Amino acid sequence: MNTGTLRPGIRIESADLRIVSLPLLSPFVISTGTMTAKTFPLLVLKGEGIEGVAEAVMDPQPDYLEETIAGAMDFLRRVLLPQIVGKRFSSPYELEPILAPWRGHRMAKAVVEMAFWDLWAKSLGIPLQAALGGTGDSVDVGVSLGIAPVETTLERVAEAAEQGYKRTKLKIARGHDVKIVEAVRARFPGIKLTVDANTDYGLADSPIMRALDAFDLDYIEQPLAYDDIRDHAKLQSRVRTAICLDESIRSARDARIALELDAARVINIKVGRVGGFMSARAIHDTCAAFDVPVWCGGMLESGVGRAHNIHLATLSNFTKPGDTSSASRYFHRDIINERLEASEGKMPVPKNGPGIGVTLDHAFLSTVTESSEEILP
Ligand code: OSB
Ligand code: MG
Repeated sequence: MNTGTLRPGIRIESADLRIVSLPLLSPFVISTGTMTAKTFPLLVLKGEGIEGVAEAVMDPQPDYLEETIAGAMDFLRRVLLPQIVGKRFSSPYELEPILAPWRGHRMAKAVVEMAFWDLWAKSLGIPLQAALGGTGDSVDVGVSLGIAPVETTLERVAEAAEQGYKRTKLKIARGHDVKIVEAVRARFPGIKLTVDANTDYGLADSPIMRALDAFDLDYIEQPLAYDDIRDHAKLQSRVRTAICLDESIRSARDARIALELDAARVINIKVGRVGGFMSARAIHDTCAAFDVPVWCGGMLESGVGRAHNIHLATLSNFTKPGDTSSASRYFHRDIINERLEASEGKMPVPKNGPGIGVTLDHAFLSTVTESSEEILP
């Protein structure tokens, strides 16, 4: 018989909500625009003397998906955080009735849910990975290379290959596709190679997609519209290469529909995009039921988001290399004390303490904090 003390749950005493901005070492160019800095909401939930932390993945402008930082900050400070601060929760599952009724805003919901998962795992004294049901001490990772001239791209691919990254993803866009892939494949015949169009194409571009079949790509990521699944099914029937969906998959229902329609044969899971770990796990499990592999995407996160992603990627159906490469590829200095660096394509699971296993570098954080507010009961 379990005679342990009853856990009364964790009372969330306050929330610290900031905007943080880190300059990127080099601009990151994708089909929808160029990023020169990583600006993001950072949330710290405090309770029982413990802190749970997470970062949100929406951009300042609605260029990847619909959410914006300004919209999310309003929803967080006015609606979501007042609904949880001052209340007691025994597990992240108890957040669902609060989060589920609100339409959309998955990235805003995710940051609250993720911070609470960290807080909960810390209260139990276990790594986030264990709370989620993952195993292993490292995850396989590759690099995501922004759009650049052929010579620059070839240099970046060579560097990633030398460092032992397990996969190279090239961003493509109309007018910057077959030629760049052809050049990379010619120089690096053996590497695992993929492309990501970030929605730049239409069904009428099927011949371009079919031309990519010649280069033994592991998959073509999100060629068509961010809100489409059906046309991806048409496209998948016209190409041999697997389609991978990113932007189009927001929920386990989206995943089920996409897999039933054969609109994708691989799915990119970003916990921040899909509303949190409960949703990410439901997508992961749905894909496993369809025997479809998943991998963990990224949004150029700081060490906080990177740590969450790594713990998630230890679940069993994350069988393809993820995008969580070394933080030093993106930033001169990170907001955490630990260095998240991959070696030979393996990113160690951070375990400097329970939960996400990384700690905030408060002194540096304060120098890159643009605004800060406290939400109290
Ligand atoms: O589509 O995966 C994407 C970055 C910003 C917006 C969208 C995407 C990306 C990446 C970068 O590919 C992945 C990373 O290195 O974090
Ligand atoms: Mg993508």
